[in-house]
Amino acid sequence: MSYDRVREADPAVADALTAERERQKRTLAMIASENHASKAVLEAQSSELTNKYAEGYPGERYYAGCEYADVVEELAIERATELWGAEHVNVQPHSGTQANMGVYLAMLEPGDKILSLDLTHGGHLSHGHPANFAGQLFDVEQYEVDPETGYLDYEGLREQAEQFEPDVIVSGFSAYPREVDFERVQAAADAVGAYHLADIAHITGLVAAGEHESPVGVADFVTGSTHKTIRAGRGGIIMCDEEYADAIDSAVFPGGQGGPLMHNIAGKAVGFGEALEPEFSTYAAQVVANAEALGERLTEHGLSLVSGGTDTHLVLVDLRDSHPDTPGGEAEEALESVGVILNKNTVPGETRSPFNPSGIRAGTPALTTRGFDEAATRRVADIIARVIDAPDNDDVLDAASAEVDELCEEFPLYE
Ligand code: DSN
Repeated sequence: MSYDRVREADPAVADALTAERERQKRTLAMIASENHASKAVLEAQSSELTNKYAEGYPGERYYAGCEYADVVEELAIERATELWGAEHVNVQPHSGTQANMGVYLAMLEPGDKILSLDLTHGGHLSHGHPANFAGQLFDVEQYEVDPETGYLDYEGLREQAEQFEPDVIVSGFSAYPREVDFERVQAAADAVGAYHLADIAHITGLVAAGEHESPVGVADFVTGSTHKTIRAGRGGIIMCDEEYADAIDSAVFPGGQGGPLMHNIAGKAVGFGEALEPEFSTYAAQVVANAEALGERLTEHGLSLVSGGTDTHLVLVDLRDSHPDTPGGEAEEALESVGVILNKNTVPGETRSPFNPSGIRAGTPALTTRGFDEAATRRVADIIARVIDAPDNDDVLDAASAEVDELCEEFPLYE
């Protein structure tokens, strides 16, 4: 995609867009929630559907001229149904948070109770953090991972549910590296008559490819975002059984949103189509293999991983043991200076602030899209370890930066 017309109309924006493309090409994106969408997805997202209002659902819109919007939304729904197997799919949420909001608005009254994982243990703002609408509208109690193992404590969750008697239990996380046993969360929800919302934002692609157990058919509601491991257009999705279809659809529109972002829904349709191709399964398996290689190599370098490793696309490094004087923010900054882009992250039992916590989170979805295999990922782990060991050493930083350049050339992006 060229930015020629943007440049003619608005050079300042064109400069920023061009610089962002270059930034993505010459750095290694390891923020676990990010990926590189295909050019087809990018093109669909920038289509004329950006001009179209289409409140309502296919065949039942509030405006005229929606015949092609209908085609696109129906394709997105059909493909999502094939990918994840739910009875009902809503592809209109603008984001994963909006998807969660749709479920809460459909099933809860203000003041109802949510039981969800604490943010510092891997949860998400929209699961009930006090700074988020979910924390403000609902009565939220949070569970934690086992402090010794870093794994979810399903027995503890069940006991907490019996005491708190929530209306909904939220599973599915942003910084939990292990496979989630959705059946056991469901058992806890069943024991207290709560709904179970499984937010698979991070692992939508792994679930679609069979690399992670699916909560579809287990949890009452499954939400996700569509641009992370699934690599489609940006936004959210809700899946549920037919019995909840009307409640969910009304909660998304008109409950929480107006006109759907039809250009993004086109990007979702295209990306879901790509994920139905056999190559996507190979990709998803490689994402997990690369994360395992990353974790093993970081461990060989003496870094501590929360839970000791990973089953998914991400690792969470607790720097307190190996580098007590290097907070996550400092590590993030040093790594950014050499072109490795990951994020500082809180860890279970956090002792610092969320602005400069004790950990870093790193994921492999975007590197794998560039073609990285385990050997190349181990080279990145070596770079990360060397930089964290000597964040102020210019020689180390220069050498790391040169190696990132080499990797970016070896695994080009958007050629
Ligand atoms: N911002 C996403 C993440 O990084 O996990 C979640 O919304």
